[in-house]
Amino acid sequence: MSEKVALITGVLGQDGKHLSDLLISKDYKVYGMVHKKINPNDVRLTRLDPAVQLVEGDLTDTGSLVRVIDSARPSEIYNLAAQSFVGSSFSQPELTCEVTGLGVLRMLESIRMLKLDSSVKFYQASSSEMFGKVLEVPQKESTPFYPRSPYGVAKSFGHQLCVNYRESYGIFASCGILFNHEGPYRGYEFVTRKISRAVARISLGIQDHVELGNLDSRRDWGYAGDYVEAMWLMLQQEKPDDFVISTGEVTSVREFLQLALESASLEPDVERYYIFDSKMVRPAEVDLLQGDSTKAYRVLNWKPKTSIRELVEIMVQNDLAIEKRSLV
Ligand code: NAP
Ligand code: G4F
Repeated sequence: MSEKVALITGVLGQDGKHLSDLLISKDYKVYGMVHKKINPNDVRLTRLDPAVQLVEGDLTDTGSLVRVIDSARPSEIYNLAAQSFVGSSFSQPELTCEVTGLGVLRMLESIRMLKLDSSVKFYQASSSEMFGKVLEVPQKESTPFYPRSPYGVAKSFGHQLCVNYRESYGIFASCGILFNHEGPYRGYEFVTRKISRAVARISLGIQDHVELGNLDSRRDWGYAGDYVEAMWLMLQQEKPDDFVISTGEVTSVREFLQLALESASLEPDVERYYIFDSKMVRPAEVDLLQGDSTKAYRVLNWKPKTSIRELVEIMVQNDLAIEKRSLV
């Protein structure tokens, strides 16, 4: 049997770490695309399995993508790279659309230029942020999009382009419409990691509060380790398709903070530990995201394994360990 070869763009991100570990455990040869010179001591690099072969390319540079794909000759491409922080998409909308939106076009065009249309399976990291000001609760594959940020608009563009290239050129392009997923490798700018780190530091006496914006927004938070399995399953199907990946459970930012305080054995008194930071309030907010993953269960036999309590526990205990190490 021929060797299974995967290319992951955005390999240094949260999902890149989980997915590369998963694929290596399944005996894939894994190429990981990075887009700038990385400090060799960068933890995002040192945490990667050494079997991941790094290749240099940027979603804003088509020539680099063609060279990366041509040299790796993957059977599966996972396009995880993006400017993925919704907050920054308001301050850097053009960059976000270039990378997160047009970057998808450049990937698909590179596949066509190399005449790999029928031999490569392509996964696109679509997002529940496309549902934005939701038109239906819960959201499923057929729910219309109403993006509320330049990031959501860029993701919607990338998503619809995949559908179009599938229908126009027969490219195997599947989109995972993933709802928020978190874990120990989550970036510190996202609210869950900001909370788990702050709570760990509060419990160790390093700081006494956390500054946050809107506590009322509600998200369907799952564990990233569970979600990358769904990405892989999508590319093992005979036909390309789109799937909502979610838990169906909804938790507010306030409740997440309460759970984190409990996990660190602190009093779950939000008002005592939280200070409002107006800079964190977005020009347009996504109030509620709640997914319906019935199709993923039916077709992929996928369902989440980790509860919100377990997720919070994983994140807080991980940050407690990191913060304790920083004290010695
Ligand atoms: P992440 O941690 O932000 O990782 C994104 C990666 O993309 C980073 O390594 C980043 O590198 C890289 N990147 C940024 N600009 C690039 C460019 N111009 N060319 C090549 N690489 C570039 O995101 P994640 O949480 O792992 O998410 C993976 C994907 O799923 C993203 O597309 C995200 O939008 C999408 N998604 C995430 C969630 C979620 O809840 N995590 C939900 C739905 C969809 P630098 O950091 O070095 O710039
Ligand atoms: O953690 P967040 O920044 O995640 P957001 O905006 O939901 O986006 C994440 O999930 C998307 C999937 O739906 C992904 F596509 C995207 O790439 C990213 O991974 O914010 C969550 C909520 C928001 O309502 C925000 O307004 O938390 C609220 N929030 C309140 N205070 C805060 C803060 N968010 C951040 N980042 N920082 C705060 O201090």
